Amino acid sequence: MKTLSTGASQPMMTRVEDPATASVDLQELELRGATKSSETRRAAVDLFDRYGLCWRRSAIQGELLQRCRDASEERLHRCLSEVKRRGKPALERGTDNGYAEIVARAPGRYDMLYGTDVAPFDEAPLRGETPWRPLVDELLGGEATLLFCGLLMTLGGAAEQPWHTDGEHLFGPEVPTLPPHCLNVFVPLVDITPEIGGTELCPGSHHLTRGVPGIYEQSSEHMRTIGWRGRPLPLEIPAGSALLFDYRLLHRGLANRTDRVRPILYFTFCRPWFRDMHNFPGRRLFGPNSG
Ligand SMILES: O=C(O)CCC(=O)C(=O)O
Repeated sequence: MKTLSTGASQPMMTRVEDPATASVDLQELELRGATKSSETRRAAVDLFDRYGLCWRRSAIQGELLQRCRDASEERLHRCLSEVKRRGKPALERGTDNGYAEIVARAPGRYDMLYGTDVAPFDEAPLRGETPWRPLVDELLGGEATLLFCGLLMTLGGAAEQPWHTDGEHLFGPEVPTLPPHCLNVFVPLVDITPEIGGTELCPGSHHLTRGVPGIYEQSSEHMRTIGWRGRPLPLEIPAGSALLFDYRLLHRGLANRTDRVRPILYFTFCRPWFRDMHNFPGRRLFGPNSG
């Protein structure tokens, strides 16, 4: 892919001919202008169309990052202690083995909604006029609804995860790729380095995941099944950046080769009519109706 210099804050890119061989680097996917500007919003739509992702640095900063880090570890500790206190088996991989508040996505990888509806996660810089909101609104047709606010907690020593998408296309392969109906905003709470292991993404793969049964289940076969032969993109971005990616994009979490937990705060936004059927079960860990 070529980048043409326009002299403006956004690079202008030529079309990717074949999403199966997409190869792009983080620099080309970075939005640098104000996210409210129509030029930046248009650039986000264009990058989503081609690659299914884009990102912005410095979306949240400073002491809020530290408070989110501390709170994320405290919430994880509370969930895991509650499982033990109630004499339940340790959380095993998969939605069916988890709770509405927390699911293990792989050994040492937890996806947690618990305690994200209160401080610091409900504060204005995360829920009000955030830098990602104008992009989300533009990408989702102006009426985006928050579906989940959660934390991906990857423990030190966790192995890499198999490939998967977070959701399916709305229709089968007979319908061309539609604009996004659901997307994630990932905000890493620590710097993402090769050692701590970021999310690895297959740019353009959202055009190839249409109508593939079980594409949201983890499998090492998905890349071959969909015929994607591009260059996987490991996400190495500073703490407080915001990565936006399409729910239908193939991705996985890389191994955490440190002895520290890797917390990622995330927001899942969708068009108002969309319901997610796969990611969290109904049974509760906390409260009077806990199961
Ligand atoms: O932790 C990551 O980087 C991605 C995790 C993920 O995709 C998942 O748990 O479904």
